[in-house]
Formats: sequence, C-alpha cells, structure tokens
Amino acid sequence: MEMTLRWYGSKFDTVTLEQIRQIPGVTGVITTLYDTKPGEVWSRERIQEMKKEVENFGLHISGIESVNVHDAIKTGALEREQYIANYIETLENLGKEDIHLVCYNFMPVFDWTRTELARKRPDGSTVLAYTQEAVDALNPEKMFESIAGDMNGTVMPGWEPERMEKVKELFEMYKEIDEQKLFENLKYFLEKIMPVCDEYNINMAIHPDDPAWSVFGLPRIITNKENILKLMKLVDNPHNGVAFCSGSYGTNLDNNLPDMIRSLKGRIHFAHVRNLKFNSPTDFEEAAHLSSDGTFDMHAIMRALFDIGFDGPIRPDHGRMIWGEVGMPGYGLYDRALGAAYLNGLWEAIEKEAARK
Ligand code: DNO
Repeated sequence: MEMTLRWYGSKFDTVTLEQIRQIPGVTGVITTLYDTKPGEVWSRERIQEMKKEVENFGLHISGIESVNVHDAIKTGALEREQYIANYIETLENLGKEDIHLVCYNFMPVFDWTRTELARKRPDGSTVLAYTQEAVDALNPEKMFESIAGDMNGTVMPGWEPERMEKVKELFEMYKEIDEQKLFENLKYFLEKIMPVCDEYNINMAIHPDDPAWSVFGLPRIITNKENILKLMKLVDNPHNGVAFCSGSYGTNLDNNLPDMIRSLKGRIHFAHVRNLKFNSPTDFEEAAHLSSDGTFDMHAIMRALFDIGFDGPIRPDHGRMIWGEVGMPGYGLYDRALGAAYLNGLWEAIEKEAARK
C-alpha cells in the first residue's frame, strides 16, 4: 500500500504540498482539478500542469478524487451520451499522463451528507457529525445554508455553491429514478468506459454513499456488501473496482467492515480509512483515527486490507480540527497527519508480524 493525502490544489487547499511532504511515510497525493465541473473534459495541458506542480515537491499523483459524474449520466437522460464521451476523453488524457486511479461516486443530488461541520468534542476539538433527526427536520433546499456558515471560507467537495443553487432542479431530475434504475444507469456508464480503462489500465474506484442509506427519499445504492458485490458482478472487469471508505460504509452498523474488505479481494483499488464514534445508530461523529477514540477496530480494518494483498493508495480521511487550525472541515493538516502516522504504524506492525510467521 502507499500512504497518501488528499489535496485540492494550491488555489483551494489550506494545506501545502511542502507540509504534506513532511508527513512521514506520505509519498503521494490524491488530487483533482477542483475547478472543473462534472461533464467537462480535462485537457492534457491542465493535467500536465497539475502533475508538474506535485512533482516539484517530491511527491507524485497517486490517483484522482474525483472525476465527477454528470447528473445526466446518473439519471440516464438523453444527453448522457455526450457526457460519457467527455468522461472517456478525460480518462484518455489521464491515462496518457500515466494516472491510473480514478475515484468517483454515483450519489444523487448530494455527495456525502453531514448535519454539523464543527461539533465540539470534550477535548475541545471539532468534528463533522450527522444525526438522522436533523436531516428529517430539514428541507433539502436548506441543507446547504444550514451548514455553509461552518465551511471556514472553503469550498467543500460535493457542496459547491453553484450546485446547491440548483437543488430543486436536481430533485426534479431524479423524480423517476429508483434504486433499480440507478443501478442500470451505473452499469450502462461503466460498460461504456471499460474499454478506455482497459486500454490505459485505469482503475475506477466507486466511493460508497455516505451515509449508507437513503437521504431525503433519494435512492442510494452503494451502501452494503450485497450491493457492492452486485455491482462487481454486473460489470465483471477488474477495472470496475471500489474505493473502500470505512467511514462511509461504517455509518451503517450492520456493515461488518473487515468482512466486506475480504469479500472484495482484487477489487479494492483505493482505501479511505477513518473512525466514527456512535452516540446512537443514527447519531455519529467523526472521531480521531485511533481505535479507542471511536467505534471501529482500526487494526482489524488494516489487517483485512493486508490479508487481501491490497497494494493501492490509502489515505487517512476526515480529521478533527485541532490545535487551533482553521481550514476545510475534515481536511485540515494536523489530525490527518496524525492519522497517516497511526495507520502507517499499524501497517508496519501487521507486516512485520506476518513476516515473522
Ligand atoms: C468526502 C469525500 C467524498 C468523495 C466523493 C468521491 O469527504 O469522501 O466527497 O470524495 O464522494 O467522488
């Protein structure tokens, strides 16, 4: 495995490449062209510039998170052919620039959903949190407004203001879409892009829905073992793979994370590893990565990844805001650096134990 950190580009991130380079064991970044809109073609020139910038700091691009999928593709609208063609062109350009991992999601309207961006924990740190009660009490059109005040002036992934202005329109687009339709549209998209993935050896890694259940009555399909295995079979090509996010699948306490990892052997191309602390099954907050700070057994998660021979990039995921840092909620430097060091420590121990046997 390779330890990485997500980085949004120098125009958008409060964390610098220089800082990332100084985190022990982090050799790559997971990045994106954050100012491109879903459906736009990524030019080779822009990809080259991005690569050069990262490489100037002694790091490399380990993968893209995300090349976002246009809603016309998710809803199967007529214009999807054009957007799929654009997506293929972007993949081609990435492949030509030697980038072989693309993370994406297939969530309708909202990407990941949280109801608080700065819940205070007893130690004074702040974290992202979710309660179903708060979602149930909220008009979806007000979702963005309700959390915008805590974004610290940053643009959060999936919560871009231009997109949120269109929430009503987006809901309208998904009116006829149920889970089955969404699966069909995803299959259609994947089948169209597999040839270019085969040609350039690009691993597609689907991010789970977060939380792993339907919100605001919208269908959500990448939520549990059964569904993700169904998707693997529907398009049975190793390039159709998974971004295993412990914090997203883990929102549903029925999901046995190590067991899911083992069942996805050969198909996990990317891992987001973080911990959650549950106050009730529908009220959780994002803890420090350390097992004892939350609900998950992080050793068991890393162990399962090791056992299946996982060799892709891992990144610590959302961190707490600590030590007075002001940045994009979940994406500050300090707690994610602690997370990377901790996950590297677990991995080293697991690897050495295994070598001794
Ligand atoms: C949240 C992220 C998601 C993820 C996308 C992938 O912090 O994990 O926004 O990047 O769903 O397309």
